[in-house]
Amino acid sequence: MDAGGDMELPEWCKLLPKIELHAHLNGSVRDSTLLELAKVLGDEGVINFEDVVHVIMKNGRSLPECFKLFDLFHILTTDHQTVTRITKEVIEDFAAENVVYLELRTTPKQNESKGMTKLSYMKAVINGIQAVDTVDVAFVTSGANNLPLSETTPVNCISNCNKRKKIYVRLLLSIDRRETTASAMETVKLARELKDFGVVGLDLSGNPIVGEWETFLPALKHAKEIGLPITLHCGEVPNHKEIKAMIDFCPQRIGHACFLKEEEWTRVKVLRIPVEICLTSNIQSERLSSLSNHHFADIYKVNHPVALCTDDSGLFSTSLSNEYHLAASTFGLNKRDMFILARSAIQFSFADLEVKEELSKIFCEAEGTLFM
Ligand code: 6MZ
Repeated sequence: MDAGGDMELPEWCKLLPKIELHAHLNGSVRDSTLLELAKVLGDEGVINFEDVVHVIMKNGRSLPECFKLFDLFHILTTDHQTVTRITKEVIEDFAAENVVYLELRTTPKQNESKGMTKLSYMKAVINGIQAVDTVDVAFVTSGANNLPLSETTPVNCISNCNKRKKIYVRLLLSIDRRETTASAMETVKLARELKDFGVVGLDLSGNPIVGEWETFLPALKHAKEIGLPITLHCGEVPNHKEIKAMIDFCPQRIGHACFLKEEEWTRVKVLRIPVEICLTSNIQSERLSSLSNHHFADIYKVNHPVALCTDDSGLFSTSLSNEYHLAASTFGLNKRDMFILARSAIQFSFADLEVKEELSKIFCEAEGTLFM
């Protein structure tokens, strides 16, 4: 018998506990928040509100357009107070979709005019995690006494109690492909410094036609040496020299992998590198012409480690529940397949063993309800 009783599939996908491993903070901001922020900056004469509204509400964006939009988002969001606000809202939105573990990635930013350093940016993010009050947030900060974060609350486990839902939140620090070697190295050092504040790894992202792999390699090698897990945006464009170098580097995960050749897939499969798949993002940003050609089908079929993710839920107007529904309707997954797929992502997360065990328990408990 098909599981889940007579519940409609979209509703069931929402109820399914989910693990989000590839979500960019500034790409996950609510449209309503962006519009509100744009209105303020419009009134101050910093931007032209009408032009910005048009851009925010537009559907379907090519990859180059996405990166122009990120520059605009960063104008709207990059002061400490707003970074705190968007972090809080993004976590609440993921929790509302029944995401039980969120590995949120963001690029630490420096902005002299706002008195912002990479560290103060991250403090604002951490304050946002602590500010969540509509759900219960589990966020590790053990042994944080000697860290330069005096304005945040260094406790063992921040848990805003009395809430219906619980979400584990961990952070990845992103290196933007526009950065220099020194700046990338600074981000790696910051990630190490913030290990006790929920930072569990690093990401390399940004416009894939900008920057050279060699620029980031020293910082990424250093991250590897100090035991920080790494995920790379790999193969968002057909740059095969770079794709090869990235696979040779053997990261803990890769994201997108849209333009891998047969022999590159063979290596990824032999090395069992988990792949973060972002279906809506890949279609909307015109990486692939149709979902029916998506590489998810092939890697799923051969049981390669894979996780469905949103990438930029705000930018692409999607949710993780929607990504599961899309996978089910496109590739013929049934509810049991989706449950197994969602649960398997626990192993590819950068969380510690204790958290992974807690997440397994959550899936175990949910199974009864989902398959009545
Ligand atoms: C590559 C992406 C991306 O870090 O400011 N980012 N990088 N490919 C993508 N596919 C569409 N989507 C987002 O979040 C926004 C930043 O994440 C990266 C870009 O560097 C973008 O500026 P944060 O929170």
